[in-house]
This record gives sequence, structure tokens and C-alpha cells, in this order.
Amino acid sequence: MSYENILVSTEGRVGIVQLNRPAARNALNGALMAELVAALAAFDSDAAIGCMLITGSDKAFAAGADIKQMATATVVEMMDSEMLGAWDALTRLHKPLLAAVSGWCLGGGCELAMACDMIIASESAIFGQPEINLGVIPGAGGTQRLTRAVGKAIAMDMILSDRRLSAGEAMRFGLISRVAPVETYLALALEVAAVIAAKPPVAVRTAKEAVNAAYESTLAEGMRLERRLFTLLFATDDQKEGMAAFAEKRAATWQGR
Ligand code: DAK
Repeated sequence: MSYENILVSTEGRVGIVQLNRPAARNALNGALMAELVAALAAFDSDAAIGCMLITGSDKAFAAGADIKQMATATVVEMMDSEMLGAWDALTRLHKPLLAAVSGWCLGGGCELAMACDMIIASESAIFGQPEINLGVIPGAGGTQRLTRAVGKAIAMDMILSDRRLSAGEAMRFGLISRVAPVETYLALALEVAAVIAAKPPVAVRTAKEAVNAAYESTLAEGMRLERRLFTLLFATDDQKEGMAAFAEKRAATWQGR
């Protein structure tokens, strides 16, 4: 499949999607979101891929949804927008999805990064939810995922006053997991993705499911799900292999089943 708004590549078992609308600071229009979801869905169902990564450019991960595309939309057009389905589809991916973020990460760009399972940023990354300046509020997780990640105080500050976070602040507040200089953040993100991609695939996707459930369930429900998923993994060859390899002091060979 050929794409106009993204670049798709692989490095070993890592599937990479680079947002590629540099003239618009990678603003997320409907076409880009559709392509992004199609590329990620293809990686998700490809057994040769163990982890996926979204990145932008050093200057901009993404400056948000495309304001020019939304500007004159009616409420019904927004309700019917292809954007909605695309955002939902992101949450249905089974394999881990990393965001390698540099430069502007604003509005829908920040929401896209937060929809990923882990964010690795360059020291020049700027995170913000500036929708208030446009007469709207975040619409793809900004009020929800951001608040869960950084807490009410910082989320309110960002959403109400358009406070922007540096990479250092984002790290301190728990929004991102690693920071590196702009020259090396992408290499670091690819390295982390390769490490994950080399882990036993069924356990990896199960771990992702269990951690994400912590967002949507009570502690008791989450604990029950975790126990069930943990127990189920004893039906996999990889569990037998992993534990045998430990006892035999050798590297495990994963079958993905
Ligand atoms: N949309 C469209 N075009 C954009 C854009 C955006 N978000 N951001 C930048 N551009 C375009 C600029 O219009 C300009 O185009 P030309 O004038 O050259 O044609 C070009 O990119 C370069 O921008 P600047 O000249 O402004 O570049 P600077 O480096 O000076 O500034 C900036 C970069 C990122 C700080 C600035 O462009 C900026 O503030 N951009 C807007 C940021 C913003 O307000 N973002 C929030 C957008 S609202 C939902 C899903 C998602 C959303 C909502 C609902 N559903 C599923 C329901 C998300 C909403 C949003 O994200």
C-alpha cells in the first residue's frame, strides 16, 4: 500500500511509522490518521513485527489535529468524521506502540503520543493541550489520559492556561518514560522497541492488556484480570521455555505461542 502522509519502514522486528506532513508541522488530518491506522493494523497482524513505533520529525511530532480541516466543520460533520474511527482503532492494537517525540507535541499530537503505550522524548520536546485557544477542549483523550498520567493539578494547568511542558517536566510528572538529546532520542526509542520486540510475544501483548486495564477498572477488577491473564500464560509454550531456560542457564528461544 502506498501512503501520502506517512513513511513506513521496518528495522528488525520493529515496525516504524513516521508522520510526514512537515509543511503543516505534521498536523493530523483525516487522511493521515487513516493511513496511520492502516499501517499500524498491518504491523499488528504481521508475525514478523514485535513492537511498533510512531515518530515525527526532530522539529515536530505533531502540532495537533488539522485546524484548517476542522475550522468550518458542522457538529454533524465532526460526529461523522473518519477521525473518530481512527482514534478508536488505535486502542485496539495488540502489540506495544511507542511514541518517539521531538519538538512540538500539541493538542491531538499530545493525545496521539498518550494513546501510545510509552513515550520517549528528545530534550527539545514540548507537550501541550492548547485547544482552549481555539474555543474548544481536547477531544481525543487530553482531559482523560493526561489527567491520569500527570494528575489533576498539572492537567488543569495545561488545559485551562495552555501551560506547555518541557521534556524534563514531562518526565518528572510521569507523562513520558525516557528523555535523550535530540541527536539520539530516536535511536534510543528504536533500541527500546527492539528490546520489547525480542520478548515473548504472547506475554508482551498480555502485559500491555493488563497495564491498560488499570486505566479502566477498579483495583479489585484489575487484580482479578491480572491473575487470570497470568494463569493463562501457563498454557503457552513460551512460559515453559522461559522457565526451563532460566533453570538450565541458557537463553530462551520464543515461539510466540
Ligand atoms: N493544523 C493545521 N495547520 C497547522 C497546524 C495545525 N494544528 N499547526 C501548524 N500548522 C501549519 C501552519 O498553519 C503553517 O502553515 P502555512 O501558514 O505555512 O500554510 C505551518 O503549519 C507552519 O506553522 P507555523 O508557521 O505556525 O510554525 P511555527 O514553527 O512558528 O509554530 C506551532 C509551530 C506548532 C507552535 C504553531 O503552528 C501552532 O501553534 N500550531 C497550532 C497548535 C494547536 O493549536 N494545536 C491544537 C489543534 S486542535 C478529536 C481528535 C483530535 C482532536 C480533537 C478531537 N476527535 C477524535 C474527536 C484534536 C484537536 C486539536 O489538536
